[in-house]
Amino acid sequence: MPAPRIPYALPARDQAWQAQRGDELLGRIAARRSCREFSPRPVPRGILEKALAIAHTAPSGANRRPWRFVCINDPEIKREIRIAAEAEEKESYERRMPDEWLEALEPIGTTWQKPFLEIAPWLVVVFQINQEERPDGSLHKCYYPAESAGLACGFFLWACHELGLATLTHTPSPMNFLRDICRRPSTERPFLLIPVGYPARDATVPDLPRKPLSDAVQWNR
Ligand code: IYR
Repeated sequence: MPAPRIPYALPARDQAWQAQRGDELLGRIAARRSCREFSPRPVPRGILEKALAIAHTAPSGANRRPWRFVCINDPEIKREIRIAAEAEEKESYERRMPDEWLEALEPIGTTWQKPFLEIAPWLVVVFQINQEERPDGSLHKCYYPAESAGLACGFFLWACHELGLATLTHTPSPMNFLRDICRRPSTERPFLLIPVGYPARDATVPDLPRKPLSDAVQWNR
């Protein structure tokens, strides 16, 4: 059955307003960086909830919202995650990753050590939901779960940045251990681990240029 329809309109904006707002937004979002040096300063749960509510507005396949954000601030669980992630990462850096990959990461300066997993006040483990259980116990298929989860994560990263919070898109590999630690069922797949907090007082990030926009955009064919 098609859903009832409601009107959709956006506030009228003239071109001068759009250009100015565009510059303002670009100025703010261009300052976002992946952060690996966090302060232990706590972030209230209520603030994280705002960013989660924004993430939850992302578009999704068939409006199924196939994502789950598991938010962890318990020091014992963070420690468990750090230990498991570092064990996998050590194996990856020392044996699994080909030289070409290690060379690509050299400018970023990452290693198998992940102290931020214990220092950042929140670890947000994002799962893509491949199938969801209905109240009657039957399974509901989700559509484009990875694309949808990626969109929700994008909204979340943007929201955190706007709230003055630093994030990292961390993908310990392989990351199935996160399903066990977070006690999620096999119908959910770990998608991304996002530490959230404030940058450490002396935090630095690598001074890396972004590829020019013109390389990423084509106008017509
Ligand atoms: N997962 C590893 C390696 C890593 C991979 C990519 I692609 C990065 O952009 C950064 C790191 C790690 O987190 O160190």
